[in-house]
Amino acid sequence: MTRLKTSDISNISSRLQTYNRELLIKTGRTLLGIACHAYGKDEIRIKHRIKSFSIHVVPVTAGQGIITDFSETVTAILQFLGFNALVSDKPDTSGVALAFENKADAIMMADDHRFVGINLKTRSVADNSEATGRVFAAALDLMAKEIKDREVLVLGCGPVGESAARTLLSSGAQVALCDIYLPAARLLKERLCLYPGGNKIVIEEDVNIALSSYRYIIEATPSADTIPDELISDHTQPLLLVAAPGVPLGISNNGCKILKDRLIYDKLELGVAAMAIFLLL
Ligand code: PYL
Repeated sequence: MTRLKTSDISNISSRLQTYNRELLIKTGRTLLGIACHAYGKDEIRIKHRIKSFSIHVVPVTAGQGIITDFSETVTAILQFLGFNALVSDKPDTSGVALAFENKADAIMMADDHRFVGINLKTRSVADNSEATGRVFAAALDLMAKEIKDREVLVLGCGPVGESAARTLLSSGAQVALCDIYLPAARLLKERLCLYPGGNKIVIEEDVNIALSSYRYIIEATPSADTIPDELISDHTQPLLLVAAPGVPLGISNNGCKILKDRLIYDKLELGVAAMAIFLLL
């Protein structure tokens, strides 16, 4: 998992309204709407429950320590969605204890290995990798106006790619897996073969051949140059749609300009929104 830097996230809070409008244009739904779609929940009903749901975001000093602005940014995203969210006054153990003492409904916290939300009443655990893969697959479903029966290429077979692939299968898509480390793709196919449609999963061994063969792509790799510009240009892939949960983004600035409204990516927003909806389930 790529560790975020403050420079990756410092402008998220101030751009939430703008980002929300961009998502609406690209998918027909807002940040909250896409997260609700990811879990098949009715947005109106969810909205009624959000305002009274309190979440403490607890900074964690373990390992490489606190990322400046991380807890504040997670809290800003939750508040934008309407949650009663705050950054705990205390980190680590003290912050968790304070959440229980203040009767918070949930906490969110991240060390160097996992970013989780925990519902303090139901004990359910929202995992950022699982939620992120799921919500980006849901965003692609909305952008494509239903991904069912479409062939989707999942680049990157780590935890995020796995969750995206599983979500795509449950949406009725035909999934192709591709990873720079071929055994990772093969292992994921084995893990998914019992899911509906899992027996039809295809392994793509050459990423460049694969990129010129699929219109729908999930880019879930930790590499910055996964999808080269020449494979994005409008004359080769006029209708390419990409949902990119991978950090850093695997598409160049020029590639982003070419794709424009056919590309969804962010470093925290959709994953945090999906985690929060999961905690309400
Ligand atoms: C959750 C992000 C998404 C991509 N990489 C993950 C990451 O950067 N994890 C590390 C998060 C550390 C947070 C630090 C703090 O400020 O509480 N412990």
